[in-house]
Amino acid sequence: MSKPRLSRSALAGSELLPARPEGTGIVHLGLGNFHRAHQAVYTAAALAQDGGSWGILGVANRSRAVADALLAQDLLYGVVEISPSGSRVSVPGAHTGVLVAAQDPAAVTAAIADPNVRIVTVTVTEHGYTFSPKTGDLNLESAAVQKDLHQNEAPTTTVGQLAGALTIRARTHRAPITVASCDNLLGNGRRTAALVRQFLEHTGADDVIDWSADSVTFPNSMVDRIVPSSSDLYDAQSTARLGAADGIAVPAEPFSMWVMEDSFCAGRPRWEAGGAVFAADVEPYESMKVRLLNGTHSLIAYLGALDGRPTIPESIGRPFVEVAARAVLVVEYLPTVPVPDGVDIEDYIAQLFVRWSNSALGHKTAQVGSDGSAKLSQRIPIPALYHLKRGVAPHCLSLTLAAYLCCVCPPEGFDPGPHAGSMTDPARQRLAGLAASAASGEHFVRSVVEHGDILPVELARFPEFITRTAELVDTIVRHGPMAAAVEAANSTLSTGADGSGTTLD
Ligand code: CS2
Repeated sequence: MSKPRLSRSALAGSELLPARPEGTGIVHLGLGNFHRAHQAVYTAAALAQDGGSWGILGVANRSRAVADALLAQDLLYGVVEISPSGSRVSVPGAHTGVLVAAQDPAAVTAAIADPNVRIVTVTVTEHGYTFSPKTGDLNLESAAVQKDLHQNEAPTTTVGQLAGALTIRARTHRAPITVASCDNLLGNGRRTAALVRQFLEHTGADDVIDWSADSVTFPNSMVDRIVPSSSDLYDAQSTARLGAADGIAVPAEPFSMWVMEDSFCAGRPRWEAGGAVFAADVEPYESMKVRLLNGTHSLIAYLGALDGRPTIPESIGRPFVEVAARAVLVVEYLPTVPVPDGVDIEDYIAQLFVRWSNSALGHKTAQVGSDGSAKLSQRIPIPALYHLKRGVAPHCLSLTLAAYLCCVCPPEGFDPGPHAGSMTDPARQRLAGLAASAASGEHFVRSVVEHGDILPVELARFPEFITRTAELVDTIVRHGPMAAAVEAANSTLSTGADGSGTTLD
């Protein structure tokens, strides 16, 4: 017998029925799986404890699909927490409405400008901030940014939407608001503030900049939870547990972490109820997470995809990938990370390998490998420059770049396989153009660093980094990812971050 569609009445009487949010204090930009298994869960925990007016208006960027499905399910969905020992389903229920930005961009600006809204949270991925990876500044070469700056229409970029809404607030009711970026950008709050400010400078809105100084805060935060894509399997698990048909269940690992600066100028939910941590200085948590987890994740994804592995657990299960992952993490990333107070770094690293190996999750190499052109600038350059300036070659960081290039801009005649083929990346065409005019592999890598708008140009000052990356591309093409990984990991391990040689135990 078919089950009723998930709704509040279908869950009536169940301990899984969440409290109903009473008001919309939060607008969230980016209604993807990560938000629905992270901030929404913390907000639901705060609502369950305190009640109150902190419901979330979720804004999907382009697609109506999730928005429509949420509307059809009373804005409810299951979060399926997956571990090798089984799964657990919960229903956050923190949303009060949905919008689709592509269909009604003016409604998004109006929603953020609403005086009752006190926080806007953002998960639009690294790519969604329209900054130039080369300079870190607002990307004035982006057509979407130019359109938002110069046309008198509702903005469509995230930075434009934030600036537009702040402009309305500053020039009407002047109620304060917090803009909380929850993406994997180093100094995500500080970066968002700078991008919004640059946008406002370009539009000559000095009055808005002056008002923002006292009435808008941009806390930095570190967010962490591995959240794969949805699938029928998770819908079926959620449906079976809820006794009601859930078409938009979100899978997630059991681990979850959210560390924020406590600078919410217009109040906030008690996210501590869901386990969130407030810290005076979040940047050490961010660099620990973005380098050790995300940076190593990229290497695992690219090597695995080139080796024909569909998932991260299958990739890290290959001994050569694990050795390269440990080498890049321990020797090349770790020395560049200030360990946050109270974190047991050995335990944190041990947990990372357990999390990556969670085979029940089915986290795809293609998912983690997508959008490398925006992700790698957060992960590779600072550690690479740290070592290069000390005269040490970071072989496994070169390997990460080499494996990325082989996946998204494969040299002629080289087939990177289906998993690399399904990685999406807005830079594919740009990279293909650079490859077509390159005289050699080394020339190609140099032009990627100098003109690819993926990494800071400063890296081009170190020819050994360029040469090593090109050599590793060549090794991948001629002998496969395993040969390249073994070669790079051996070089890294025998050199060591301080030039003294290192062993992994
Ligand atoms: C991953 C992240 O796709 C990626 O680039 O490294 O999405 C990662 O799973 C999350 O940041 C974990 O918190």
